[in-house]
Amino acid sequence: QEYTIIKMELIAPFPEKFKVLEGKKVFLAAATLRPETMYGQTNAWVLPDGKYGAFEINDSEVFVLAHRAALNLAYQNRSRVPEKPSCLLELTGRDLIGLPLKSPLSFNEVIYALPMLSILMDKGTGVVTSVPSDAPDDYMALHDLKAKPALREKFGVKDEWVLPFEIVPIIEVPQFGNKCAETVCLQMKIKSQNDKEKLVEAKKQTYLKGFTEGTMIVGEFTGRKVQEAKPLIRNKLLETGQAIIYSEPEKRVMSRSG
Ligand code: ZZB
Repeated sequence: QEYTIIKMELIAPFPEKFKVLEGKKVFLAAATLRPETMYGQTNAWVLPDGKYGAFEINDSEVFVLAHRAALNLAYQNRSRVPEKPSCLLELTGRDLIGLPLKSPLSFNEVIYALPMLSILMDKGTGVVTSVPSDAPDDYMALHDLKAKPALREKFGVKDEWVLPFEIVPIIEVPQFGNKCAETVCLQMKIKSQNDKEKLVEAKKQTYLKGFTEGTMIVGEFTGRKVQEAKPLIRNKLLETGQAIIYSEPEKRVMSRSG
């Protein structure tokens, strides 16, 4: 699987726990398959109990991500020490909640890291960027946080990290409109981010429709099909140093014949 890692920059001044990183450029490293949706980011997602680390990618840049992803990156020439992850600071998802971030292409100039309970630590980087207009999981998780003060309280999430963030329409999809994820979640009567089976189905539908029939309605490639815009936007992000390529080694298949 080839992901694009989006470099979501931690805005200074850093909180106490992150002071050892001062002077470096620090990024939450979010793995995405949909770089063309970055205009619509409203927050980042982390797993509260997930183990993360702050790793030196080169002499000046630090990525916050899962240890396994740091190891993979080290073998892809993305570590200060060749083939060896260099961890400056051990972190948990809880340490990341509430960090203010500046993310490439996002219309929201400052967004925050928030808790999502379905984040997988053995997929991508364990950090996900949230696009509730086009990703059903993101739509439901943000909806839950907005609707449930008790959930915000449980994870120490301040109102101002969540409540001001509206869905940003970025892609028009025939029959689904410009808030594709919301449309599908409402149609399927999905109740919360814990409605796992329905969300898998919703994701499938949205991916397919968005990719094959979607048209960009914002940004440099307004009016272009998503299929055309995707590689163009991805290349821009890569060329301008706002993103890097991340290849995820295939999961080992547990069969002798395979
Ligand atoms: C932004 C985005 C915008 C995404 C969208 C999707 C959609 P797949 O097909 O299952 O591999 N993701 C990445 N890493 C994780 C993780 N560790 N745990 C949970 N979710 C993760 O899906 C890849 C997508 O899953 C990635 O692309 C990321 O969310 C999320 F409009 O990034 B995406 C219809 C989906 N739309």
